[in-house]
Amino acid sequence: MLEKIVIANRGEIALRILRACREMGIKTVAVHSEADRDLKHVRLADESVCIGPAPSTESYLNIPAVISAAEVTDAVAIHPGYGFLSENASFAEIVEKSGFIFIGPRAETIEMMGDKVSAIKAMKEAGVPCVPGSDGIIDDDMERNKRIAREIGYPIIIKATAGGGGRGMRVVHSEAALANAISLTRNEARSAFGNGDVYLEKFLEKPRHVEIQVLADTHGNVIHLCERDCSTQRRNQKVIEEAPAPGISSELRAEIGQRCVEACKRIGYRSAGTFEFLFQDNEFYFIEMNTRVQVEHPVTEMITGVDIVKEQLRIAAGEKLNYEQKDISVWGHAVECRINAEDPETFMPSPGTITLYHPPGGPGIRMDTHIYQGYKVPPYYDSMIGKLIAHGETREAALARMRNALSELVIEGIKTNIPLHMEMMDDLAFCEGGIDIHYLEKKLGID
Ligand code: MV4
Repeated sequence: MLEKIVIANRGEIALRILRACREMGIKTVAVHSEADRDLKHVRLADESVCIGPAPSTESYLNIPAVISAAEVTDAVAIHPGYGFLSENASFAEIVEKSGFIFIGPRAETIEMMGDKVSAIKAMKEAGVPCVPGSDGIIDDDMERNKRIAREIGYPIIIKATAGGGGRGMRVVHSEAALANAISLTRNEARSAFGNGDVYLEKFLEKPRHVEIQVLADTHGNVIHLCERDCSTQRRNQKVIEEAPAPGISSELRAEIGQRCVEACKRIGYRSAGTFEFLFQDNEFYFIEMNTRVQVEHPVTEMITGVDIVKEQLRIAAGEKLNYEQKDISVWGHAVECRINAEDPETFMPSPGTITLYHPPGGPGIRMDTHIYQGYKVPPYYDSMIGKLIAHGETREAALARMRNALSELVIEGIKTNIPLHMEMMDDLAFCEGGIDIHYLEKKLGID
């Protein structure tokens, strides 16, 4: 097994990774910014290294500082968590060229998935269903572009190949608006990503966001861990996730899961990964692949019993997956509420000191968080301070446990979005299951 690893992240995911390491007898090095000395995992880690000032560009995104921390502590591997350097192909390459193991896919895979057009091309060739579209980037020949858009059928969406996660996209409803929209999206993409390449897709108007979790080892073994429904979102930030997705048959699940597994085998995928799909009228359409462990991985862990972070560590150590596909089954249903330090009305971040904290408990309840009474939420980073996960035999049972847990959860001193979650747990359409990606924004009143 790995002897010692650097945890190149902060907050709840750093603590989650640390806990997996401790279970497995792996020593840990916490790297943190000057603003993060009081993080819970920094206290629990075997060693810690301050890698720079509060702004993440000077600390958590500072590649030489992270590599140096691994060098001075004699670590053998680096776990990037999510966000920060987790999907930075050049970081993965530097990690491996410096003689460390990157706990994630190969750098070439990250690079391929970072370019949305090359990701779609690879997936289409591997038999994964994709959104009807331009089959690659488009040029400036507007007669050709109009023809492609007409063939796809309006409305269409223009996407930047270097975009993703909701950045660099524009919907077009008519041919009259096409040329202008293409040049606007191109220019925005050029200044945001340094790459003005764009492609076209059919715009799906009322899809759900359903994603498939996969695990692949270095011996050619690949499994899928079913799907998650992450349709409850606001401004491309997920708010509530659940597994399995309501209303998906076990046959369809097995079919799409198998296609993702085949695709992973074809491209030599390694580690944990997620295939993001739009799901509409009972059909899956691939849009992007995430090459990291995701925020919402716990709902999958709850229904399958698989510890995704431990599997990542085992895979990085060159071991075989602990499971074959036939060992994976779904038990019950799990829901996750992302707890943010923000004003529930304005959604503005609400940093500050947590003066009182009472976590919820009881059967089927899991709280992944680094907060504690007296902890000061810094203003420099993402406002997510934890995740509350409820598991039950049925979706209704999981929601009942979530309602209870939310009512037990006390966080004082800062504002949080707990009231929003309480409201959603009593929302009729949400409780029914299967709401689309626009539901929450419509409920809140489009801003
Ligand atoms: C789309 C779409 C509709 N049709 N593509 C936004 C984030 C990025 N991952 C892809 N996104 C979308 N792509 C087609 N062809 C609608 C979205 C979209 C969305 C997708 C998932 C979750 C939330 C979303 C919010 C707005 C738009």
